[in-house]
Amino acid sequence: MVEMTSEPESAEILDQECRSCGEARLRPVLSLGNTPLADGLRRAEELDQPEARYPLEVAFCEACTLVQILHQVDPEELFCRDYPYYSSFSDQLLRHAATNALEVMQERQLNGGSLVVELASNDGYLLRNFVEAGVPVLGIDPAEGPAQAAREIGVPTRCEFFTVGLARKLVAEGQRADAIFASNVLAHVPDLNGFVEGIATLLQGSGVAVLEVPSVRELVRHGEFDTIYHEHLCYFSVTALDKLFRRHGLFLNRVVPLEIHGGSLRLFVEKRQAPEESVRSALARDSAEGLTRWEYYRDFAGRVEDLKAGLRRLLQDLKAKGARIAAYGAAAKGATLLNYTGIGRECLDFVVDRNVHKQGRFMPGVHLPIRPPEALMEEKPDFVLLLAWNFQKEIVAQQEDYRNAGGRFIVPIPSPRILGHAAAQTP
Ligand code: JHZ
Repeated sequence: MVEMTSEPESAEILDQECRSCGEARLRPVLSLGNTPLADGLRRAEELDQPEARYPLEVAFCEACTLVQILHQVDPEELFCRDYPYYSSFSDQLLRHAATNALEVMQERQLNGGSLVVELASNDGYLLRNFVEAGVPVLGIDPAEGPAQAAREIGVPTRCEFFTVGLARKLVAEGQRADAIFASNVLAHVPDLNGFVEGIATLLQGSGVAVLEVPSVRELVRHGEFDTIYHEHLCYFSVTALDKLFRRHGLFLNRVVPLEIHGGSLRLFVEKRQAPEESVRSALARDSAEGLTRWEYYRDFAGRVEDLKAGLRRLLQDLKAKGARIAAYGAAAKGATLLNYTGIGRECLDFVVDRNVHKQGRFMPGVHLPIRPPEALMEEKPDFVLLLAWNFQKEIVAQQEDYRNAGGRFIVPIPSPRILGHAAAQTP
């Protein structure tokens, strides 16, 4: 592994190949040190056992412009056993998925004779909308818990990784998809090219693949460094995506910017080449703003260090005044934020989360206990650090009682700030 300082000064070329184009033209962007797995929530009996940490280093490919991390953790370790992420714990995400499903269903006139496949279908949060409309579906997800939850609500789900091999097997069984959905999974896939080739294999000639990925542009602009963790191997610009799809005979024909997850892109990909204006203008903007060049990312590491220092200062000042502080959201991004900033048990009392699969467990690395959201009204900490800042509106609205009781939220991203009192402001 090549040593990097946290703020890369030089334009050194790293001794590693790009996971998309295969060229050895990677340049360092940022190092977040050695961190534990972001979704590796600990059980009480594991707390005194050693916890694996892996380097979290980000680089930019000069050849195809893909931003990526350098160290890859075995996907079996990341996603199969005990994966605690269930999509259905956010009302906003459920609404978002329903709108996506219904729009595509209408536009593509999907019906009882169609097949809709979702890659990384999680607990069935999206496909359930097609099931309700009588459209045949197939979910594919390697995480046993969420896959079982999907089956329980009537979403047929194969519990395995999606690969080009699986795509060929499905085609041999006579299955071809009229629509393929894949939200927040492309960045998770070690064999990026195999995955996209799998989409090309499984998709009908006239079909559409609808993917969602967090946008690297928004990540950099808003300092969302905490969305960097080992599950996310890639951080996409439209330019990098366009090149990736073309390599497999697929074409990016529409791009829709979304607010979800701190800024994402919805991509409509087909076998015919018919780019809409949204694609042309997104590509032109990538190049005009410089996302296609390493220099764009040059000061990111310094900005992340400033953010860390600012957040630590804010929390230490509050602690020095005797404040009690908790956190909201046992999110994967919360694990990156806490471990990178070194904010742990000396500062925070506990974390709350609605996901019952996370409650009773402990945040990776910092070992803060995870409790149900009701703990906020029971303990009434003075402040709550909002680790799931991407759901600020939804969470702050739910916590009206806590805020009316004088509790205040601290939002860490894009820069640390304390939200006003309930009566004084709307978030
Ligand atoms: P959330 C996830 O990352 C998982 P995470 C994954 N790694 C990915 O790629 C990105 O999304 C895009 C809880 N919550 O979804 C639920 C409440 O308790 O932002 C979650 O544990 N109450 C696949 O884990 C956490 O907060 C609520 O009202 O960083 C949010 O985690 C709401 C709305 C959420 O992402």
